[in-house]
Amino acid sequence: MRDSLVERAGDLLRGRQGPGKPRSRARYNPRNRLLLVGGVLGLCSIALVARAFTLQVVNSDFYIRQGDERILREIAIPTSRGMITDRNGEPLAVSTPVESIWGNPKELLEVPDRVPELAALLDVPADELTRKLSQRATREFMYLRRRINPDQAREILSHNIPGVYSQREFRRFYPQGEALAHVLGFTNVDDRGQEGLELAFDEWLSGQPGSKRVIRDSRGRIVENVELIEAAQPGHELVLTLDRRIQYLTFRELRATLQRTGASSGSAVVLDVATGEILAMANLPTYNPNALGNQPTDARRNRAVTDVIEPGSTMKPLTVAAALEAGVITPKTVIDTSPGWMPNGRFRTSDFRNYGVLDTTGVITKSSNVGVSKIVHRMGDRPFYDFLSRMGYGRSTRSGFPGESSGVLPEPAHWSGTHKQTMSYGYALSATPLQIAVAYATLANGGKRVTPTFVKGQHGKPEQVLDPRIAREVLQMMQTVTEPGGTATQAAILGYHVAGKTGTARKFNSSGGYSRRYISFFAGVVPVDNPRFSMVVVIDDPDPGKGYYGGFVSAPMFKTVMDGALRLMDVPPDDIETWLAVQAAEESKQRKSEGGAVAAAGRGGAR
Ligand code: 59J
Repeated sequence: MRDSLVERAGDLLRGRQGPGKPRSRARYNPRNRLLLVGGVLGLCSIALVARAFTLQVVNSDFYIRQGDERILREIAIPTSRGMITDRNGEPLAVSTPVESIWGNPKELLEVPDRVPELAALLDVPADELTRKLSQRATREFMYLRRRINPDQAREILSHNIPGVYSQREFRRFYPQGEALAHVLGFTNVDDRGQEGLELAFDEWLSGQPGSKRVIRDSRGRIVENVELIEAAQPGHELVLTLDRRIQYLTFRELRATLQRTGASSGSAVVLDVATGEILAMANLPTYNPNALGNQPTDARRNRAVTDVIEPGSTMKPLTVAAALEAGVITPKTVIDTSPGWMPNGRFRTSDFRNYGVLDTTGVITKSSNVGVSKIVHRMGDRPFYDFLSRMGYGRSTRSGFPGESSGVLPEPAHWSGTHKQTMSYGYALSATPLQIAVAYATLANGGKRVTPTFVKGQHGKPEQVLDPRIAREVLQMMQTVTEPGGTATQAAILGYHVAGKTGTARKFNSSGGYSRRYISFFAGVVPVDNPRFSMVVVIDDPDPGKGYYGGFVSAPMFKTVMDGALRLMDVPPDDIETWLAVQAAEESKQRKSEGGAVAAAGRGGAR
């Protein structure tokens, strides 16, 4: 079209006729034509010079600015945060696309009659919106609504209100909700990790937004993609060691346990003993990561990793292992715990009742405070301290979880005369539930201490810290705890040997004494013959009126969760005899009742 205009002008100047156009005049004067052409050209020149003057001199700043701002722009290409999955690829945290509506206050204030319409679309009072726009009158950007679903955004944009735009963003969604909130943590409105694994692996998960040059029209709409400057790089996927099913089971049973016992909080951890992989980690109270409000920080803590507690009687198998290593006892050593108490400095170490003479195994079976106290007296301070340190007490497990606590293991130099005795049954030192789970995994793993990990494929090489023979001996002693006569018969699982230890610890209160409030433990491993899992259950402050012993509060939860995990992971039973015996007994019982029913039916028929 431009070309043909130029041609036409050329034709005119050369005195040719445009195609198909009749001559306007029959006759013409060549001099007049020259004057006319010269005049037109002169006027055009003057107009061009004037225009050039206004463009280049008078209004130059305005046009330079407008040219840069309006036409060619470099804009960010948003990208999504990497997905977090469980060990089987099940999604645990996913980023879904959302739209954020933003406005240009300058432009919007030019169309005040559209503001009430916009306010209605945004569901905010019109006067409030007007006030906010006026406050930002000199700016060109403000968010109007962030992270709404794309349909809603389209609806708002369809009203074509000048100065209203949208921008793609991503929003994190957690399919497991409150069951996994503490481990995953959450991201802020800009999709950066704030707590938990979202924080620890923020760099890995975050993508690199790209950039491109575009041409926009005066309304801010992109009319042309000019060039890609840098492609957006989506974040990396993070595959965890957690098993979604075991996690959910753990969380569900923890909630049920708190309900049943009236406890105020609790934690549970399940480890793979060979690798240290964390299969499940649950805490209560919890929060909904998909609807963050101002939950108390109390609900946000991953207690299993950040909170320290006195481990109470869960220490006893470790004290026995230390003494076996020091060579001061054997599994057959006999200890007289009569009369059920002994002095501990100005205080007393007491047993639940007088257990009389016990062998080493019996000390574990009955959980005798006096028994382990007498055992630890045969050992030096240093070997006892070194052993506990090697088992991971007083040092971080290096799980990589943000805010992990190291617990407290006082150095022998700071021990009073009673420290060693008090520590032998789990007081005057403190540990996280995860540390206890690692120590039990070490006993289960032939004395090799694992580094617990949340990320699949990241586990290090376990370190041999205890003679495998001693680890096995202690495990065998711990098996008696779940057998008839032990403190945790409710932890027994049909078809599998379970080794474990109960604990009921009075809570130290701030006024400086041990209160009548309790923490109830069960820590155990299964199956004993070829251990796969280590699990710790910590229930804080059960209602004493409902029962507070570890064997009553925590052991049943261990049983239910481990029973499920063994089946989910296809772990072969190591106690087939008991299984078959129970099956046979049930069948014969059923036969008898069926026989009875047949007999009864027979009698009924005869009547
Ligand atoms: C206990 C303690 C507190 C700290 C005592 C529990 C001491 C102690 C000072 C009295 C309840 C209670 C350093 S008992 O865990 O012995 O699990 O089935 O809290 O002993 O000296 O009313 N556990 N628990 N002790 N302190 N200091 C037993 C035992 C244990 C059981 C039952 C009942 C305590 C068999 C605990 C369980 O093995």
